[in-house]
Amino acid sequence: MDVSLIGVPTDVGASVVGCRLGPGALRLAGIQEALERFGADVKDCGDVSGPVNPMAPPVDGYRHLPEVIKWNEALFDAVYGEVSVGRMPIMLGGDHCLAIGSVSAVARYCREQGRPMRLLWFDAHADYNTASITPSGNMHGMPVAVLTGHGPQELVELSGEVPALAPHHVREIGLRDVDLGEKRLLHEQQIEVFDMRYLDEVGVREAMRMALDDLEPDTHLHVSLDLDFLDDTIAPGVGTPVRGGPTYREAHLCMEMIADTGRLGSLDIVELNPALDVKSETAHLAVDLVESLFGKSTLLRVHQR
Ligand code: HAR
Ligand code: MN
Ligand code: MN
Ligand code: MN
Repeated sequence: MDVSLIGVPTDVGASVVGCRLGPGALRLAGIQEALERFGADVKDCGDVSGPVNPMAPPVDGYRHLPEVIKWNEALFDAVYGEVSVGRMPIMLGGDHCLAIGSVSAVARYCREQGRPMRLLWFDAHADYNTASITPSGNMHGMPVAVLTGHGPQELVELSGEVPALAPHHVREIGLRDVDLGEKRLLHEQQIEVFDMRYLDEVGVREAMRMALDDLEPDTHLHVSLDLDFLDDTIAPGVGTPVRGGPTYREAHLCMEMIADTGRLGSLDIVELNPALDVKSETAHLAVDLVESLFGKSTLLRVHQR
């Protein structure tokens, strides 16, 4: 497995600043060494660069739209360059608006290869706002809407086709803080949502089995892991923590089941805010989860069922 780490030190899409420090914290927590322990050949591409955070109010429903566009154009190029030579890009974020660039690049690559793609979005939030329904203007609350065709033209068209991804290729997991306008739009677009209530009712195992059903042999899985997906008691280092998320083991089970498919193709690790973290606990948890994604639990049991 050839992996490329791509740092994306931005918080132009976030409500709280600080996740621009995320890439350094993930490196310090040993992400490269962890991947190497699981047999990956790791190349650290360093950080993508982009404009500073102007800390400005929203304009026409968007905060920092020109800056969000610049960061995502730069990231698109970086990610496309790595996937198209057969490497697995891992984005070290950075706020979640960066998934517009990463997923658009992967979508373009998959389209060119004729390969199906599925986006697994782990998050407390739906990130399905648009300019007209956003309560904040913060663009980290919009990437899934943009990727499925709703948003500013420059971003919606980034992959070269609109939408970058059809709604039925998206699964959202762990949601528990969704705005009213987002709920309506998610419904209308028929996005498959496995919210916390659903996880409580059917269990994480069954929900993940459904999120991973009907994969083709060559499906490319893109995992977009917003660390606020995790319960706030185990992941304090995020800008918008929400109570009632998955436990440590539930989150690992999600990653382990993805590892079992053997189809992980790319990964975003986003919303880590080192300024709010406690003794790098959240950064280390992110690295632990990556270990599970790369098969830490496989071949451990003698008696497999
Ligand atoms: N839904 C809210 C908004 O759009 C909050 C979104 C917040 N944050 C994230 N995204 N961390 O996952 O403003
Ligand atoms: Mn979130
Ligand atoms: Mn399709
Ligand atoms: Mn998010």
